Amino acid sequence: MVHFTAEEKATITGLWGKVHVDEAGGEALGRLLVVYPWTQRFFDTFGNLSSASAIMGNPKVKAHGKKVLTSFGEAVKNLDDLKSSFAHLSELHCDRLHVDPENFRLLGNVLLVVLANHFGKEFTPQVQAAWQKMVSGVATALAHKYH
Ligand code: HEG
Repeated sequence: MVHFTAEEKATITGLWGKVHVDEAGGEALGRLLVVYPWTQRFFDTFGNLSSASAIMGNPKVKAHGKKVLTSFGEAVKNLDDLKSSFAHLSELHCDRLHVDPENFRLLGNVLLVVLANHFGKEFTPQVQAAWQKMVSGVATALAHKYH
């Protein structure tokens, strides 16, 4: 399992404190659906996903993105034990939602793009490295209960 140094933890927590979870969550999920259109199949009850602007403006995408990113925020508080904190969600995504775990990696990378776009220069290589490790750790934890 990934291990985070005290410095990495401080970097991750510091940036997270400035993230607007409502907006960033919707933007990350929206971009996932635009950039990797096959991920739309999991959201066939979400209404209009017919174009990039429809997706980015879709209230259900925004609401679900917020839910996902809020849950991501729990990981920021549990960096030492990502596996346990995501055990239940891993089972849910596997057994009930049938989400291919590769999609967790895609979403993590899209989130990094959202953060880079928002924070600009502040998103230094060192910040990126810590966050890259974090999204990879979350994806591994979410895939852990797959069978
Ligand atoms: Mg998932 C539901 C978290 C990636 C598809 N996701 C949920 C829920 C949470 C969550 C907290 C609500 C669970 C509940 O109702 O009890 N998701 C979550 C995280 C990540 C993630 C932290 C991070 C990588 N999810 C993800 C991806 C897909 C997906 C990549 C598909 C491409 N999630 C998905 C679907 C639902 C949830 C289809 C059910 C949506 C609904 O019908 O309400």
